[in-house]
Amino acid sequence: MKLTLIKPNIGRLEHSLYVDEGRMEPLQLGVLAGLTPTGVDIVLYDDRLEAIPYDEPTDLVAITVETYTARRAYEIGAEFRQRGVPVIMGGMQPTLIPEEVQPHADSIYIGDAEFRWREVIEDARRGRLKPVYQASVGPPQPGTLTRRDIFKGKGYLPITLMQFSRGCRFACTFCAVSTFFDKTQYCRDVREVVQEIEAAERQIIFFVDDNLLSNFEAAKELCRALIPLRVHWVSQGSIDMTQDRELMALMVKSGCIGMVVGFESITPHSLRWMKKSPNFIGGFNDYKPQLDIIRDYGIQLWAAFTLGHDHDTRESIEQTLDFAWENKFPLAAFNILVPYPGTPLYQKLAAENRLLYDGKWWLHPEYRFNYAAFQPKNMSPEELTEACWHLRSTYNSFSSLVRRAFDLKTNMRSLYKLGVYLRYSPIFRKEVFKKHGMRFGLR
Ligand code: B12
Ligand code: SF4
Repeated sequence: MKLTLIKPNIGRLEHSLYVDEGRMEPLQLGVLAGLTPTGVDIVLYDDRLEAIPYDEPTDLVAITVETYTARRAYEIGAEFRQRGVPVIMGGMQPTLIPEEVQPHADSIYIGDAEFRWREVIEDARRGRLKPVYQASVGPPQPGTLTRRDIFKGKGYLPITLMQFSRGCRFACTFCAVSTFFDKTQYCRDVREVVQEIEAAERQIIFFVDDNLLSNFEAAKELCRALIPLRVHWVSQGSIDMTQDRELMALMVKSGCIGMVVGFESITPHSLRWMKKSPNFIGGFNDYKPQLDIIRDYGIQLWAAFTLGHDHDTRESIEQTLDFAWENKFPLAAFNILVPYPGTPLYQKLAAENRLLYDGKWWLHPEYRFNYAAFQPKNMSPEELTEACWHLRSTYNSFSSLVRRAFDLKTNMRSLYKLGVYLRYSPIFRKEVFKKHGMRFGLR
């Protein structure tokens, strides 16, 4: 039996094919490959960097689908199905909104692959795929290592993606992860993480956990196990990490060089509105005490913001740029607030009749990447789109990149950290400029 795994692109620029600069290994497909019984031939096609050979013979096509890639995934699925090849779709979108995905595939998979993927392969072998596989969610990959041989030769960034945990205990109203994992974090056996690191070739790891620090004690256990491995790692975590100095010290000692942190907003009213509770733990004081602590430990930050909440104004959005500059964040993502299907934010905006593009912005032919998909409270959708673009383009201008390099506590703390800054901030900059206004799908 032959299995074809597909990672879809988001879409294209108005007049040219979009090629993802910051492309990383599609971990979910490495996990699917790892879960697949031996004896099945596996091939991976990554639509972000290569053409998909639709006519190449195969027995089953498995496509991973997020909200952003749904339109393109449906196009790819249709090509294979026209040729009589069965298609199964799984991931964030089929789990959050199965009724939309179902007509585009022979079978949909809801939840984590770990639970029923072997059954899917068995059914496909017998030509008896079920229309729906309803699985639950849980700890990543018990007893299974990611198969990384399928990534070879694709030109991915030299970073090893890995997971220690999935989900997060917080309940931010805009967060698809909070909905997907129902406000719960599931941790993997630390010994298996160590085993996977030992088997990997590179020693720079991106733990793609939604909030690696959702449970401090679990995170400490991981850090302790990482220390002897002498790796460098980055991950994502909430800012309440600063409440526990032992945790911070262990993170640094175990090789942490940077963290993606969701600041989301500098406006307390907006933070309350979106239920971003980790940002209030220990009191809210313009993030100054927390940032001082993070700088003392020399951790480089990828600061993430979501802009367009009901208490945000044009002025408060502009002040967010000043805040980022004052703190010289090596990377800052000024994301427009996005109503992802299934989230409390989506339901609220739908109930208030504030969703644009007929509600399903991700499928609408007129929608473009990083455009407002809802009616904001204090400005027009166009003004919100423009304000976010202004922040993104200004912060990622060449002069800003140079200005931000000079930070003795983070970017210039060591040659290694400067190297990371110089290597990755231009890639991020390119992505920002290339992706803005991109169409979804290729047709
Ligand atoms: C790492 C990551 C990235 C990396 C990309 C890595 C890469 N390979 O290219 C970076 C930082 C570049 C990135 C970028 C973006 N990301 Co991102 N990212 C993630 C993150 C944190 C982890 C993904 C991952 O590897 N998980 C590990 C794997 C093993 O788990 P998994 O994907 O959930 O897969 C499991 C199941 O879902 C299922 N499954 C998945 N696919 C399939 C397929 C089949 C057939 C089956 C049976 C099962 C199955 O089985 C798997 C194993 O259990 C997720 C959060 C998350 N929890 O998904 C966000 C997430 C996917 N990203 C998100 C977003 C919005 C983006 C951006 C659009 C952000 C932006 N504004 O630019 C961009 C562009 C994304 C794109 N498609 O191009 C959102 C998507 C929301 C949604 N509803 O779709 C998420 C969910 C974050 C969030 N909190 O909302 N991202
Ligand atoms: S802290 Fe982060 S991962 Fe957790 S629910 Fe909030 S936005 Fe989602």
